[in-house]
Order: sequence, then structure tokens, then C-alpha cells
Amino acid sequence: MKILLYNPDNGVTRNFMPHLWMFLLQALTPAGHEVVLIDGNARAMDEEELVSFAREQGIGLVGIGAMTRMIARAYRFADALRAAGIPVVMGGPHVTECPDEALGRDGGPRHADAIALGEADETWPLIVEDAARGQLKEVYEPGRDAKGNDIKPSLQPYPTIPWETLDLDQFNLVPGFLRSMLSRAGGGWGQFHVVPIETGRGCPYGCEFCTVTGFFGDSIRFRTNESVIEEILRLKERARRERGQVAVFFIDDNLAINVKRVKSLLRDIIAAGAQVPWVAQISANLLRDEELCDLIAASGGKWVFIGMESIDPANMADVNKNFSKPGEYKAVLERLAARNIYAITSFIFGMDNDEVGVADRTVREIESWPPGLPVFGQLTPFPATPLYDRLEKAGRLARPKHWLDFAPFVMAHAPLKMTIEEARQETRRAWEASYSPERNAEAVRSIAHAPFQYRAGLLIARFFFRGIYFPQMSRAAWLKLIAANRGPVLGLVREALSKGWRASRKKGATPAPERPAADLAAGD
Ligand code: B12
Ligand code: SF4
Repeated sequence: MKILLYNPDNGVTRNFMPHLWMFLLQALTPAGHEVVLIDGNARAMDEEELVSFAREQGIGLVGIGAMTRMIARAYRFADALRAAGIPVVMGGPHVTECPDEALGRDGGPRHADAIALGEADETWPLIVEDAARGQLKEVYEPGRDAKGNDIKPSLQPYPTIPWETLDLDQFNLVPGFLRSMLSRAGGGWGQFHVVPIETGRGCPYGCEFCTVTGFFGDSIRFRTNESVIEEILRLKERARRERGQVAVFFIDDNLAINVKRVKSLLRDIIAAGAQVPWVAQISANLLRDEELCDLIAASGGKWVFIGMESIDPANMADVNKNFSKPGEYKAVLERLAARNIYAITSFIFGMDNDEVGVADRTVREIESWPPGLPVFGQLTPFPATPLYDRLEKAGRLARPKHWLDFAPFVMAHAPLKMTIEEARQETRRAWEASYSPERNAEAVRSIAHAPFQYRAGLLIARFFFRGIYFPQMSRAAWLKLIAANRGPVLGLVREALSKGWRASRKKGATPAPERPAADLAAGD
């Protein structure tokens, strides 16, 4: 049987990275079946195009995964495929949290022939075999232990994802119109992939708005260090072979949740020569540890995603996240910046203590920190979270099924001290102020002492991150962005050219040999 795994896009931004679930399920598919992957973020298709594709390819089963934000879109694709007679199985966080909706058991239309609840590592092979026999069940769920809890996959052993041979063309981050020029320029920048790798699952913190503790559990399961390192080494080898660039996103919710374990992993990465540039989510409280920060830097860590949420401790307490202290954010970022590690700092507006002016206050505070990539979202009651239950009980949900009429940056409930419209405007203000050409130039200037590649990396990353809020998917949008930021862009280009010229003079006018991508990946 030929199987299509499909992830819908969110209609606003393009994801910078493939979704791990597709590659994982592909690797777990029993022998004798072929799996094709399409990520709508990388390869945009409408319903009709996807149905035609599935027909042409003779697809016998489609698996669709989606977060809450994309679920309405996912249902539309599922409806179109089912109308064409192709069976659809859906899985992922939203379907797990609202199983009746996908099956039409809540009075609404049915969208899926079958659903997979929770982690599907062990149920996926059964789904495939049942579908191949034409005997799909409606619901697949993990087994239960004696206490009635889901039996979670141990991650030891962990399936082999054959990154070294997979077709990753749709996920090349270098804009199409720049690829051939950059390939010719050497240095391996004709392609750049960010690849998701998990080293563990689960989170004990239980923040009120988050689905992770409910979905993956509050105890953590880790892969072995060897299995993670073996995966990275294969990726590194691919980058070397293809003369391209690769970076890893460790998608664990908190890579340092067990400090002893992460230190041992990072030490082993260094010992194995498996350094690649990497990014990971780590909470601020765990970044007090100087030795950990040293190991992050030495193992290739370049960016840390920190869920800062709010600069107001009262808000942090409200959402059960007061283990993360706004008072120490600056010191944490300085500790990282001293090692040329920068942060993606994530904020949530629309918490109950936020009022008009929260954007200006937050942006002012951020501007007093080392530069990074701030991102701003809004408090969203995802189904099956403690936040959803609290707001529902208090009768505060303006759109209880907000995902069925998803509107970007429009809250589903009114915070106590602002309206929904005010929260939307605050969010816009924060994005505008944080990614204006002036702010971009200041950010690059503020690390004038840092080596060239960090300043260039910061500016390029700021261009990409701006796109999370301001759509910039066309070549014209990119050219406009570059023109608006011509000051720092030209400064960096001049610096790069003069460096190249000096280097070639030193070597007696012989062009410098191209530095293999693997060396670049190994750090600076
Ligand atoms: C990496 C990540 C991202 C990446 C993008 C995703 C990517 N390309 O990988 C980035 C950083 C861009 C991102 C952004 C966002 N994210 Co995010 N993200 C994650 C994270 C940390 C890891 C995802 C992952 O790969 N997990 C590991 C895999 C193995 O687990 P899985 O995807 O759940 O898949 C398993 C099962 O669900 C199941 N399964 C999944 N799909 C399917 C499909 C089928 C057919 C079947 C059978 C089974 C199945 O099988 C898999 C194996 O067991 C999760 C948290 C988490 N730990 O999962 C949050 C998470 C998915 N994100 C979340 C959110 C809210 C967002 C944002 C909306 C945040 C924001 N405010 O902007 C944005 C939206 C992005 C967008 N496209 O619009 C929520 C989603 C909650 C929900 N109910 O929807 C999560 C769960 C985190 C949370 N705090 O609750 N995210
Ligand atoms: S927000 Fe982060 S720390 Fe809090 S429960 Fe979710 S994954 Fe854990």
C-alpha cells in the first residue's frame, strides 16, 4: 500500500523546519508499504491539488497530523480526500484532545475514518496493517498499565530516521532565487536544512496553558546518548557530502530538564565530534548553571528558545509558571551572550494582569537585554489544558471552539484588564517595534564586538523571524525587506568582501580553498 502523510500549513507563515512526526511514522511503517510525505508549509497545495496528487500516486491511506491552530484546515483536506474515497487517519495533539470532533461524535460532521490518540509510535504499525486489510478501526490508542495510565513508548530503542538518504528538498531554507548564486559562491550555502531531533519526551512542570504535560506525561523518557549522537553524525555526514549546511533543533520541551543527563549528552557530543549548530528549548531557571552554558557553547549550541511568557511575576504565578523568574531574564541572556549564544525569547500577551501598554513595557525591557529574537503570541486556551477548564468554568470563553474559526492573533477570551481588540493591537505593536529596520540595525550594532558570523547570523535570523508575523513569502517581499534594512546589510556585505579580498591576497591571490561544510558545522 502507498501511504501519504500530510501536515497542513497554517495559512500565515511557512514553518522553517519539517515536522518530526511524519519522519518518525515513516520510519515505523512496516516493510512492504511505501510512504510519501507532504508538508503544506513547504509544498503548498489546495484540497483539489492534494486529492489529484493522491489519485495519481495511487494512495491507499492518508495520515494527517495537526496542531489545534491548523485543525480546521486539516479537516477540510480530510473531507476532500474522504469524498474521493481515500481513507483518512488523523492523529496529533488536537485529535487526542478532542477525539469526538474528528469522528463526528459531537454532533458535527465526521472528518476521519480513524484516529490515533496520544503517542502513536506503537499503534501506527497496527493502523497500517489494518488499513491494508481494509479493516480500519475507528480509534487506536496506546495500551494501559494496571493503574489505567497510557503506556508510553520508552524511546529506547529509538527508530532510525534515515536523514542521510531522505529527500529534504522541500525543506531547503535558502530562498529559491538565491540558491544557485550562493552555491556558486562556495561555502556550502546553496542549501540549509534545520532538522528536528528529539532526545526525550515529557515535562513535569504543568504550566496552565500547555498541553505537553497532559499529552506526554509528567515523567521524562530519554533516548540513549549514543542513539542521539549516531543520528547527528549521519546528518553531519550528509551535509559534508552535499556541501550544504545543516542545523539541529532539539525539539524536547526542555532539553535541560535533567541537568545531569543533558551535561552527559553534551559532553558525549563533544567527545564524538558530533557538534553541529543547534537550537533547543531550555527554561530560564536552568540556565543559571555556568558549566551547562559552557557545554552548550562547546557542543555547537547557537540559539536557546526560552519561554519567558511575561515580564510580570503576577502573570507567571497565574499560569503556574513562577519557577521562571522575570527578574533573572537579563542575567541569563548575558550569561549566554558572553558565549555568543543568543535567545529566542517567547512572550504571551493577554494574561489576566496585562493592560494596554504591555507591549511598550515589554519591548523596553527586551531592549535593555542582549539582542535576540523576541516572539509574541497570545494566551490561547488549548483544549484539555487547565487554562481551558478554568476559563470555561468561569464562562469566559468568547469562542469556545476557536480552532474551528481560527483567526490569527485574535484571542478566544477577553483578559481581565484589556479587550480582545486591545490585546491584538498590543501584539502587533510589539512585533512592529521589535523588527523595525532601526531595531535590527541597533541589535547588530550592540554586538559589534562579536565575530562576523554571529552578527550576520543575527540579522538573517531577524529577517526570518519577522516573517512569523508579517507575511513575506514572495521574492518581492524579501527584496523590500532587504532594501529597508540596507544599512546593516551593506555593512556586512562590505565586511565579507574585504575579508575575502584580504584572505585571497594573503594566499598569493589564489582563491581560498572552500571550507568543507562539516568544518563549518563543527563550530568556529
Ligand atoms: C517543534 C515544535 C514547534 C515548531 C514547529 C513544528 C515543527 N516543524 O516541528 C515551531 C517552533 C515552529 C512551533 C510553533 C508553534 N507551536 Co509548537 N511545538 C513543537 C514541539 C516542541 C515539538 C513537536 C514535536 O515534534 N514533537 C515530537 C513528536 C514525536 O510528537 P507529536 O508531533 O505529538 O507526534 C506524535 C503523536 O502526536 C502522533 N501523531 C502526530 N501526528 C500524527 C498524525 C497521524 C496520522 C498519526 C497516526 C499520529 C500522529 O504520533 C507522533 C509519535 O508518537 C511541541 C511540543 C511537543 N513536545 O510535542 C510544540 C507544540 C506542538 N506546539 C504548540 C503550539 C501551540 C505552537 C504554536 C501555535 C505556538 C505559537 N503560539 O505560535 C506555533 C504554531 C506553528 C505554526 N505552524 O503555526 C503546541 C500545540 C498544542 C495544540 N493542541 O495544538 C505544542 C504541543 C506545545 C504546547 N505548549 O502545548 N512548534
Ligand atoms: S510550557 Fe514548557 S515548561 Fe511549561 S509545561 Fe509546557 S513544556 Fe513544560
